[in-house]
Amino acid sequence: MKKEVTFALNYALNKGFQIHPDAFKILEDVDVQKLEKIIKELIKEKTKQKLFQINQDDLETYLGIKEDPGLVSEIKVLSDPTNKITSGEGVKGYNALFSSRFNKLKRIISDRPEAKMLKSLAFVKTKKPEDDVYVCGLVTVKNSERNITKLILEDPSGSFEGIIFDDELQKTADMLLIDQFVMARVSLGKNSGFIIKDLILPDIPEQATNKSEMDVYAVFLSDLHIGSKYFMEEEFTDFVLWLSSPDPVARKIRFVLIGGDIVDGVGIYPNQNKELVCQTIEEQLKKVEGLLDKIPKNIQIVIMPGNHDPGRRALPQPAIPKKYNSGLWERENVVMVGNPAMVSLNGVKILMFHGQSIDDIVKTTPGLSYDKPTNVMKYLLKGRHLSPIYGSQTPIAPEMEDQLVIEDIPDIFHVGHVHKAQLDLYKGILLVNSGSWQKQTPFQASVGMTPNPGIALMVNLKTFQVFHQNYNSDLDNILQS
Ligand code: D5M
Ligand code: FE
Ligand code: ZN
Repeated sequence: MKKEVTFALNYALNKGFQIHPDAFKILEDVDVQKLEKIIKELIKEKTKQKLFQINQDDLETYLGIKEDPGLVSEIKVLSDPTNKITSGEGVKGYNALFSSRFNKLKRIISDRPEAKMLKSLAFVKTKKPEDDVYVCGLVTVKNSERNITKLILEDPSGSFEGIIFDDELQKTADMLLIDQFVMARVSLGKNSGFIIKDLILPDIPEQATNKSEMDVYAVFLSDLHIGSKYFMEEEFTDFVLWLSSPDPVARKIRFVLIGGDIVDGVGIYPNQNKELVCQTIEEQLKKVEGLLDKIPKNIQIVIMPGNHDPGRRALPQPAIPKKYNSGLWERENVVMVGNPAMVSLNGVKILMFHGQSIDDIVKTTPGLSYDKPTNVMKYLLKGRHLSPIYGSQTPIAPEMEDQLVIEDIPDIFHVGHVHKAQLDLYKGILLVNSGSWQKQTPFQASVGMTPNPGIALMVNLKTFQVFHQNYNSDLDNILQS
């Protein structure tokens, strides 16, 4: 027995009190630093009532941990690629993908007033209009030379080349990603070339945020990397046990979202086996089950895959296939979804995306870096696409429909992958990068990537207030945002 619990027991006995065995169990879980205060206050209160037994009910009332039966939690999967995979073949497939991307984003941008003057690229090239007109397309070439920037856009009617002279607009163009959708205001120049006067991204309109009526919380996790020797098993176990503790926030948690890289996988990078403690996917996923089984059953767990998890690597990824671990699929409190997915938690819409595209974006975009993944997340929202760049490191499948376009606007955008826990807000959308539970790996150290692992971020879905539990003793100032 902990010495603080012995103290509490003796203190009660000396005052003529008995502690019921069920109450005792609760005392054993209470933070030891708070125990003395709790027992003294309870005894003072019960002495007034002339009742000399401390029972379970007294403690639960005092600690505010009575399970509230009225706390309703409802989860719905609003979109999930798992059963929507219809990859095309070769060039035909990519044409279908890009034409779906163009059409979806054109529909989105059509809500903007400028879109009333939108013309096709072929029209603008043949009719050579005298006044400014708007065109839109996917960026295929972006070139800066001798103080001018050249852009080539493509739409289903053809391609279009425009020149930018304005300094500020050149900086905006510099940020554009290849294969990204953009609308441009253009005019005919003196030598009958086109001049780009403005560049407009689809972006997010002002809108009201959906909130939960109930005071329930969701936890945002990702990048556990279970099976890696750098997985922080002890710290993660402590966090999972905290979910059953009397802490008033823990008592209201009803959802845990896991945004990919739940396991470290096998054969993901060269010589990975030297950094694994579990050498097979099955073993890694068994360990996942063991840890997640410690989570109270009144909490729904959503599991989405990342680039380390088994199954297809190309985006969109279906859920971790049953064949690797049917145990997870069979759990009543586990929901398996693909990457990306949109879930509704008590009416709050959460867009979950592992975040593979961040690697390609930070490499090519001035002003964006691994230190501020939430800035990259804002840029994805502005462009209304989760992974615009095709043909770089992030594999993208030639789906007939581009499922990476952000059509439905979320209330919370949940991303992982870069192992940096960080929060921000954009147009009323709460941005959560859920960090990791894997210590810095030798690879990350070699490229100067500094993760902040061991932080659990949680959000009150009624108020959108954010909380965190830090299990990383090395981190003092962790959540800069
Ligand atoms: O990725 C964690 C982060 O580390 C992510 O930003 C990619 C980067 N990373 C990890 N391994 C590599 C290699 N081999 N090349 C380039 N970048 C890498 P995670 O998905 O957890 O491995
Ligand atoms: Fe990861
Ligand atoms: Zn990852």
